[in-house]
Amino acid sequence: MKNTDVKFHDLAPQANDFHADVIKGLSNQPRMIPPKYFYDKRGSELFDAICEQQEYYPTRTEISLLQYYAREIAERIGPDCILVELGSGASEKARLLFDALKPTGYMGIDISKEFLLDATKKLSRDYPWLEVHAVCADFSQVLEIPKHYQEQQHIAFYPGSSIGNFDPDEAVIFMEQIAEMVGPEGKLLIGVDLKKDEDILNAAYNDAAGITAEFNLNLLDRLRNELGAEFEDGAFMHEAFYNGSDGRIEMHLVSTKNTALTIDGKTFRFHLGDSIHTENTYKYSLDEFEALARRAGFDVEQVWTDRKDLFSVQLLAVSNRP
Ligand code: AVI
Repeated sequence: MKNTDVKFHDLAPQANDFHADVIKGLSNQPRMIPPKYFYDKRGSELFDAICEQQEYYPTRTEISLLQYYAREIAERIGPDCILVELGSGASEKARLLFDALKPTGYMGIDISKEFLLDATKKLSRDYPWLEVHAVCADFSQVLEIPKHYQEQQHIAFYPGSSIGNFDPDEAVIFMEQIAEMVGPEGKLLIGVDLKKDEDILNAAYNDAAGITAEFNLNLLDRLRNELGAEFEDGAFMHEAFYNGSDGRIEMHLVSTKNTALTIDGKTFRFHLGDSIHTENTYKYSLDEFEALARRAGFDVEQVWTDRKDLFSVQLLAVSNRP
């Protein structure tokens, strides 16, 4: 492979069926639309804007941790690894590690082909010594690391605390797949958001500028623009709150009146205050996440946290327990 080439692997992930998922989600009780549908072009822009909000601490805290501890993380991992980033997007967080970690290869895995190719080409231009692979796939696909990297240690990288968007049982299944992918000597470097004062959590998902509200409400624009849904303007509002008993932030679109939403002649009726549940974001204590990791076959090797214990970056090793 020439140093500035990107090796592209297209696993041709199946396109989402937005229409079917919405009809199904609105037909069930409680009503729910999967959070993956937040991320059209506008939704992705709004998410980037959320990350800039003063109240939304996770992104900047994780970036600071990766910057500050890059050398320590690199020492822990050791030389000559293959870094495999899940949901690599713009690969911005991986860049924070490259100078210290000096991996032999980087594999960015993302479902969005154009974005992935663009980001990985830029990477290979900026880091000419790095072998860059782009894998277009979704997480449900079995991912194999190219055979010629057998000698190298495999490190999965899953920043962003997106593990919190899975229910705990789903998170375990997902992490089991990662353990399988990296193999018995492999590791997972993961960003995990921590339990904390509820006011901080509630503020992070109810920013004063209303960006998170816009992000949530953008889902309704998608329903209208892409599925021809009909409903009154202002019929739903953003709601986000910390559910202490389940240890998660919940996001909902809540009806502001008795109203209806119609798609393809199918009418869904809402009473004032009824909700469409759009996202869960689980928050973990360090002990809770350690227990979750163990269920998935990982041991916690090291945890890096900020001074206020808002966020953690954790290095997990595939456990060799019988
Ligand atoms: C992508 N994910 C980790 C974000 C979160 O915090 O759960 C998505 C988000 N939803 C509202 N604000 C940010």
